[in-house]
Amino acid sequence: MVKLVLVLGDQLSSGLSALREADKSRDVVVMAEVADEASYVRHHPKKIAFIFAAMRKFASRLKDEGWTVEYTKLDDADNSGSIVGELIRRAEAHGATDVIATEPGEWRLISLLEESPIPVHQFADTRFIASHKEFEDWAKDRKELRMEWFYRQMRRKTGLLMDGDDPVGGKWNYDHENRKPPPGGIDFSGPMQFTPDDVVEDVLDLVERRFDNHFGALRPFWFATDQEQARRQLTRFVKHALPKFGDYQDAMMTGEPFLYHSLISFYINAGLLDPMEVCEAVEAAFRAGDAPINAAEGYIRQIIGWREYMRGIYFLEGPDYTTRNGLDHTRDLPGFYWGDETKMHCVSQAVAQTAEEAYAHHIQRLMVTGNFALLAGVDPHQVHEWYLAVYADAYEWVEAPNVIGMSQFADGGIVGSKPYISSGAYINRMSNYCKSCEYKVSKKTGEGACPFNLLYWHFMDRHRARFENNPRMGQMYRNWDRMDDDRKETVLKEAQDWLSALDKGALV
Ligand code: FAD
Ligand code: DLZ
Ligand code: SF4
Repeated sequence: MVKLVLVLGDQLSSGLSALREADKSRDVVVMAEVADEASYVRHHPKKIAFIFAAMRKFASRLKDEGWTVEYTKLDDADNSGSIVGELIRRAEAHGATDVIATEPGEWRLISLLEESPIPVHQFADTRFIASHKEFEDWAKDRKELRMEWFYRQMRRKTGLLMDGDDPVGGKWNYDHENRKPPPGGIDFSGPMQFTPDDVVEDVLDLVERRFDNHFGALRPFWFATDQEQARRQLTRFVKHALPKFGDYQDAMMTGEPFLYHSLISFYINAGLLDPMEVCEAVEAAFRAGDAPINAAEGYIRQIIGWREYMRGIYFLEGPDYTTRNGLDHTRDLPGFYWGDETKMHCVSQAVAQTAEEAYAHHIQRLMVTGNFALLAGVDPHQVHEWYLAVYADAYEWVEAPNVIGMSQFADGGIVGSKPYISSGAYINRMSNYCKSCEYKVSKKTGEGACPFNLLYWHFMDRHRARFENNPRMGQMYRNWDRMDDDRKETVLKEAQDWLSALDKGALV
């Protein structure tokens, strides 16, 4: 009996479990551009265009490989608008009674498939290094789920950067070498940019017509949209940027959106690149003497450590994870996250490049936009929806633990043992943003004081009961307590005034 094989927009991998379970000579692959997936948040136009273009090319590739593919374009007259709707429609047309799928990366879609009137058999997504069971076994009975211990297990499992049972170079982690401030200039011109071909142009026209009211610039569109192009970007990164990736991993610079980052999260998350192929390319560069250990180890840790760990947390914690609000934050997300003007140069840089590229690198996401939202007490669900919408690499399994967990501490401390907050001093140390800012990073209070300086103490003060016994925050509370009472009062009052101005929509 013919079966349908569902391939979602972030499952564009030829080794996908659903394809492996299917019979090419009998079964029918279903791929669909649908309004429901394109609008559960207001995705950045570049993200939608990337996914649709990559889906269309992957469908062509499957056809070339001999698969029967039923592909629905967003504008097709009989498009039902949802994944399950498309499965029902195609099942009727082909007389299929059930569907083979690879488990989606989001609880919402997993439940929709479970509740589908046509039975859907969901197979594990084997494109990850750790299975759900492996992560659950690792997490069981641990008091703290520290990424570092999980990462070492993944190093042993994959054999990456191992000399027998020992880590290459004798150390598991070279992170302390990876915190250099921004360099004087960047000698890497960024990711490989691809000129849109006819398939991409058709998609760009569609997205322009249908999503012109979504935040962000559609053009110029330069993303890779198939495996071969994504591999070219990986090769370029390994050759030209990897050697300095570690050194400047945390640096931020005005007008430099990419620095030495790899820009492959879009591709790896959509399935165009395999995490092991990426890590093997990086390890090969290290073994050949073309990249130092701090770069190679730092990079591989992001993929087999953080990426896998975040996925593990998302599936371990369950469907309510995105609604958690451990610090009871309720402020609305300020308009400057959607492009309204702000005097904070760091925030305006991070948001402007997000609008332009659907990309910001990790420290911009964590220590600028994330840090600000946390200090200002923004409702974490609104923060989550923003990140899920604006980044082209954002799918809930990876975005939510980064935002709800790592960035907003809304999970109560599962991902992080302390909140990622900082005053302006950190941003000043790791960037050249403050030089171009209307605020003065050196000013703690008074006219022009950097809001991060004020809000930092406001956060510490309002969450004292929760954090004062946290061993990693005790020193900061001691610093606060050493300030005289008048000064403390001034800081808190100015912070409160600043937040009131923000709430009133003033230019801040
Ligand atoms: P590089 O800096 O070159 O890093 C290499 C790769 O490591 C990335 O491509 C990515 O696959 C992986 N990686 C690095 N850090 C993480 C991490 N914390 N979690 C998972 N993978 C990681 N990453 C996403 O893929 N999707 C998201 O929606 C997402 N949202 C984030 C939200 C916040 C608040 C924060 C702090 C981080 C988020 N990240 C997310 C992680 C990280 O910022 C991006 O993976 C990275 O910026 C992608 O750019 P790159 O490919 O140039 O990465
Ligand atoms: C993100 C996305 C978008 C914008 N559109 C589609 C689509 O039209 N069809 C599709 O199959 N997938 C799309 N996706 C990706 C899904 O939302 C993704 O598979 C789930 O969020 C699970 O990760
Ligand atoms: Fe950001 Fe403050 Fe520096 Fe301005 S002075 S760029 S607000 S950290």
